[in-house]
Amino acid sequence: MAYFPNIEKIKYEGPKTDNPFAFRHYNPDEVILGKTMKEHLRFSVAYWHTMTQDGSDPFGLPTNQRNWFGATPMETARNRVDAFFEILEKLGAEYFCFHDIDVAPAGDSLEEFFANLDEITDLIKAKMDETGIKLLWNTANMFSHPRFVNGAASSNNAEVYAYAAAQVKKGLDISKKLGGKNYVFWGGREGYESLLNTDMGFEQDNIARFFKMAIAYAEKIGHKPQFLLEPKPKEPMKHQYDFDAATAMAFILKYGLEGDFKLNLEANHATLAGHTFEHELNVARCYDALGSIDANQGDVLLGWDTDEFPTNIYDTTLAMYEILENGGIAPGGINFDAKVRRTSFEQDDLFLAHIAGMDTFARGLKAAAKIKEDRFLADIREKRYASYTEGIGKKIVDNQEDFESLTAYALDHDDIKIVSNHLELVKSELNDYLV
Ligand code: XLS
Ligand code: CA
Ligand code: CA
Repeated sequence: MAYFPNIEKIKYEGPKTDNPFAFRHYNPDEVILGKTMKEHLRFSVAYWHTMTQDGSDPFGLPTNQRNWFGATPMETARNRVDAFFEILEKLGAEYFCFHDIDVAPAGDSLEEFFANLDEITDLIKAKMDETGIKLLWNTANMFSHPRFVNGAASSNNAEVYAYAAAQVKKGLDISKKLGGKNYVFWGGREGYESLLNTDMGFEQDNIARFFKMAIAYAEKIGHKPQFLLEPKPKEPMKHQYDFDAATAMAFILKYGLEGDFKLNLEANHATLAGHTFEHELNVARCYDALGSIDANQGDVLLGWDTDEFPTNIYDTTLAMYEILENGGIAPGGINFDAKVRRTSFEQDDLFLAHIAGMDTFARGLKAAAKIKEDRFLADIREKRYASYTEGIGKKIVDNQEDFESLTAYALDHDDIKIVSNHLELVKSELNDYLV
C-alpha cells in the first residue's frame, strides 16, 4: 500500500515551477565545486519528527492526520517502516536517523523491547537493501521514560545506569546490523536541576566511563561508527552538561575521547546557547571535530527548542560555507531534526516541509560555493590578518619572539595606525550572494 498515493517522486523543476511538490533549487545531480549536490548535502530524515510526532503541545491534543495506525503498536510500527521508506525514496533522501523507541514499542520489559527492535530492524534492513538508503545514525532514547528522571549515565541510581548501558549496547548491535555510519549521544537528561543535590564531577566521570564502555563494546563487535556528541544548553534539564560545542570539546578532551568522538551540531541548540549555528560549526572545525549536523531552526522570538524546518537562506549559506571549508561533512550528513508546525497537520505537509528544507540548504550550498570560488570571505580575512605575514607579525607566528623582544619593538613602534573593518560593506556585499 502507498501511504502517499497522490505524491510522485519529487523532481527538480527549477525556480519557475508552480508545482509545490517539486524542488526549485535542489538538483541532486548538479555538480558544484566538483561534487554533486547530493554528495555535498547527504540529506537525512529523522524518524521521530516525521513518523511519531503527533502535533500535540503543552496546551493541546494531537493534530496530525496520519494513515499508518494499525490495530496494535507493533502493527503501527511495521506500517511506519513502509511509510518512512516511501517518504525517503520519494524525496530522494539517502540517509535516515532514529532513536530505538521511535521504531519499536517498549513493550512490558526490556526483553520484549529488544525483541520488538529485532523484528522491526529486520524490516528496516530489508528496505535498506531494497532501496540503497543508508543509516546516518541511530541513538538510544534515555530521557522520555520516568526511570530517566535523573538522567541516564549521569543518574544517581546505578540501576538506571545499567539499563542505559543495555540500551546503548543494543543500539550498537543494531548499528552493526544496519551498517550505521555514526552513532549519536545527545545528553537527554544528562545535566541537573539543582546543584544543591548534585555531584557534578562524579556525574561527568560516570558519563565518561559510560562512553569508554561504548567504545570498548564497538571495538569488540568489530563495528565502530563515528561517535558523535550532540550539545544542547538546556531543555529538558535546566543545565545540560554538553552546553555547547566548546563545552562538549572540553569534556571530550578531559577524558581523552577525541579519537572516537566528534560533534553532531544542531542549529536550534546553537541559538538556545546564545550562539549562531556557524559559530558552533566553526568551533567544531577548530578542533577538527565537525561530525554531522541536525538541520533545523528556532524562532528568534521564542526561547525554546522549536525544531522548525530550516527556511532561512542566510543561515544555511553560512552553515554550508563552514561545511565547504571543512572539506565536506561525510561520514556525517544533514539530518532534518525538524518537525512540521502543529498547524501543518496534513500528511502531505511532511513532503512540503522537507522540500522547503532541502531547497533552503541547496540555495545555501550554491551561495556558499560562489563565496568560496570568489574568495569573498577568504580575501577579507586574509587582508585583515595581513600584519602577521611579514615583519614582526611573521616572527610572532614563527614563535621567534618573547615578551622582552616585543616590548623593545613596541617602544620603537608606539604610533599605531588602526584600520576600519567596513563591516556594513561586507554584509551588504554578502547579500548579493544570497539574492
Ligand atoms: C533533542 C535532540 C535529539 C537528538 C537525538 O533536542 O535534538 O533529538 O538529536 O537524541
Ligand atoms: Ca538534534
Ligand atoms: Ca532540538
